Amino acid sequence: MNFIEDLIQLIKEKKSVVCMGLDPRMDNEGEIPQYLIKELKDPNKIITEFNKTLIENTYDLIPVIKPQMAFYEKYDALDALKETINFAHKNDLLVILDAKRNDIGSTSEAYAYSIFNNLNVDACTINAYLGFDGVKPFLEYKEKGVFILVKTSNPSSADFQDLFSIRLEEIPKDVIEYNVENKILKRNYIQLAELIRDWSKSLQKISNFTNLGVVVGATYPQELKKVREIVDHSFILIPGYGAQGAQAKDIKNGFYENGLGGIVNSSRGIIYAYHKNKKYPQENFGEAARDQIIKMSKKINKEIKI
Ligand code: OMP
Repeated sequence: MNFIEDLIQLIKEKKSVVCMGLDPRMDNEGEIPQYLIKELKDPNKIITEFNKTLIENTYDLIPVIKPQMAFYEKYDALDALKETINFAHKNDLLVILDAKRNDIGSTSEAYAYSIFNNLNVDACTINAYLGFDGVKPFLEYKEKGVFILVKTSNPSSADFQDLFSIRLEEIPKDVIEYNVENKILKRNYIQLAELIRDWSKSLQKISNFTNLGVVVGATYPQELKKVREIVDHSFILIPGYGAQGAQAKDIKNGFYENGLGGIVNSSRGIIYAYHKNKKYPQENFGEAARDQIIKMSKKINKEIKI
């Protein structure tokens, strides 16, 4: 396998750029249906059954799923995560593990090993705050995909990502403040996008894309446009559709004319759709998810030409 090659093929085959986020929650009404929780009791069993039903109902419509690791850790349900990954692969789906890992190089090596060898996913999300030596161990797995957070969808992503900074090699390290005159400053998310473009230069391209992607929230369409212009060989994972308020028109800037260049994630909006749609009793949550994906793909495919 090669992640980006397989992703592009599945996008074309299924005519969809929708990524179903598998974020199991079971603390409130409107999350994993109560009848599953009461019947199965064990979180590993509940989550496995929930995810398998969702996959069975939707695998022909989408290229990829994205389980967010935090929820599997929260419910001590790593077996459910492994079963979900296996089941997704059997059903013609790629898996991006939303792990948001990163550390010093030698620790990142352990993270990359566990994600790609033990959990056997096709791609993962990572943070890049520690710089390239924390990113490199993930890129050593040349056939796997890696998505670096660039401009996240949350309201306070501006706190650091939108600050202006400047790369000045000649300033001594002990200087922590600098009076800038006649210099060009750029926002941190732009600086990072430019670094990622540089890191991508040595990577193999398939259909003009490398396996190094980025994450930009659909909640920031203008920033998405700017990042698209910089990371010209990267796919953009675009979360924030649905539950966080973004709509189809907001994701358009992440795509090229040929309809490639992005995938749009929705988690709660798809997997708990049964709760918003009175037509579906809780037992039919899988059908409700299918219905929601069909609607989402239709709206998105009006904006992009896939
Ligand atoms: P919903 O808001 O339920 O659609 O879920 C969004 C999913 O995308 C969650 O798993 C988030 O952790 C993830 N996400 C964001 O919401 N914003 C980001 O900027 C990045 C991610 C991510 O890396 O996937």
